[in-house]
Amino acid sequence: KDERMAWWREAKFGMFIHWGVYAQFAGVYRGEEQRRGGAEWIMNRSKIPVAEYQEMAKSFNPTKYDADAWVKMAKDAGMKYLVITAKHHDGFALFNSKASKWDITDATPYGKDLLKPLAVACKKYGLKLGFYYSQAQDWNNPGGAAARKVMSEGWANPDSVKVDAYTLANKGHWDPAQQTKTFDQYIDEVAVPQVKELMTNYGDIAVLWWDTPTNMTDDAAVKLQNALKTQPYIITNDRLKRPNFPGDTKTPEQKIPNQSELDGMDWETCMTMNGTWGFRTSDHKWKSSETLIRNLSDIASKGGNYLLNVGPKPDGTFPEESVKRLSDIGKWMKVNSES
Ligand code: FUL
Repeated sequence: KDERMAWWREAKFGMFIHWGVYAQFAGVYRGEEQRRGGAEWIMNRSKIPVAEYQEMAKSFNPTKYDADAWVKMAKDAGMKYLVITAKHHDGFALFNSKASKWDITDATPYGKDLLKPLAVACKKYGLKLGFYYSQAQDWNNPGGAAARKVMSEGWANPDSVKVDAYTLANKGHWDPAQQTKTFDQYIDEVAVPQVKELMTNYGDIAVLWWDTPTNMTDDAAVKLQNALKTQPYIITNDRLKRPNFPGDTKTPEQKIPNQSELDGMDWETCMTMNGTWGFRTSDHKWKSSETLIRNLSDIASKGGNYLLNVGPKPDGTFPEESVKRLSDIGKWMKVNSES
């Protein structure tokens, strides 16, 4: 494990990227602002029917997407790796998948794999490439799970979200179209094949970032873990299934642990620059560059990694506020690095 973890322990700083069809909504559904939760949760929070959500993909056309420019910005900011949402909870695959038509090549006019050019650029600039994959929650591919509540609001507070009777009776689902298959079928026909695609079509993959183990079984977790076999050096986090699948790294979210809390463990704080993971027009709560730099030093001094998020716009560019902050951090890194 030590050998496998060596680069990651040195890395300190990485870029998280949350991108998908939700960027199109940008936090607004039928003229109404989404209430609470990151903008990437809009389908769930606003209970958008499958057909309607998928309709939005028909205008997802990120013609300004420039993977080279993205990776260069990460590199210039001093980041050593990058983790992108290959598939978030909405189930939309940013890659060409044979296991589902709910992907960039079949469902959008853009029609080209978004991860291929990113893999090329990462190789060019010497950054490690990681994939976030929502293994359990999938609100579009039939059989996928749907959490009833927003994780960040705490599962402990069931009253924090009101759900309609249908949703309540159907384990968090709000559209019968999503329930024509079982969870096991979803795992076997979509999740496992897609993870295998990700592990074979993009060269060396450094990280698999699982998320929200809603309804996960040990059985499914074993299958997913086995799907990583072709990447023997891959590092995984602790979100595949709790508690039996601890993975390699702890994942404090939006917070920096105390020195003693995670001592002796490998941990990575993931954090947004404003208040949302996915792009949201109305979110202007940007942390200052100074705050982000302080966070980075704080985390690095405690032995952790900082995975700092960018939520690209639907046209494929980074929000200007993110560009500015990355550039500020880069300047600070240059002045303060030894090499
Ligand atoms: C959470 C997810 O539900 C959020 O949407 C985001 O991806 C964050 C990093 O993990 O639990």
